[in-house]
Amino acid sequence: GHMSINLWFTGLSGSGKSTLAHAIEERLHLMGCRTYVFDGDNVRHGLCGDLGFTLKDRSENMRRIAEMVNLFLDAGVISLTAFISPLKADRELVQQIIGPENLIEVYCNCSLEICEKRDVKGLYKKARAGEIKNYTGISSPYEAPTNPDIELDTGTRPLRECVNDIIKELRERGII
Ligand code: GGZ
Repeated sequence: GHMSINLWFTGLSGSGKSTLAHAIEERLHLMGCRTYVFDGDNVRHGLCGDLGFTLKDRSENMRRIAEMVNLFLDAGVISLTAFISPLKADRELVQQIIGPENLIEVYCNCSLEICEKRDVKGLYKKARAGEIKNYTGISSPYEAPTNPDIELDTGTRPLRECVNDIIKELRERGII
């Protein structure tokens, strides 16, 4: 068996949050852990389909996800949440809702330059052209965490190494 915990990833769009979360999930599955990954792809269409990208909407997005995380903690699942979560105040609210002892904050630190170069969905290009408003890093703020539980250089470090760091932390905490 294993304990339940939430891994809360924060970082710019394109910093590798979802990729990392899914890679960790794969490793955890090999160990027989029950997990669930939440990201924009499965939350922003349904549960948060009414929300956009104003700071107010992002804040409500965070709040709903945090409440969802609590249900998954109850269910004994390791949840991995991959959202930009740009504001310090919102991340603090998330900590309050979930409880600091139930959450590991992981800062995916990747420079805007690299995120923009990747531009997997072409959204940075659109944001630069003014076709998308309030784009994080371009026309909407990202406040980097000053004291995250784990900080990963997802811009230049291989994915496998980043996964290893998280697995190690989960072991040290006695979660797995
Ligand atoms: C930031 C946006 C925006 C704006 C659409 N700003 O790279 P992606 O596409 O797959 O990840 C981004 C995702 C961010 O949603 P989150 O729910 O994680 O944001 S927050 O935590 O701030 O609520 C991006 C896409 O949605 N996207 N418009 N204006 N990202």
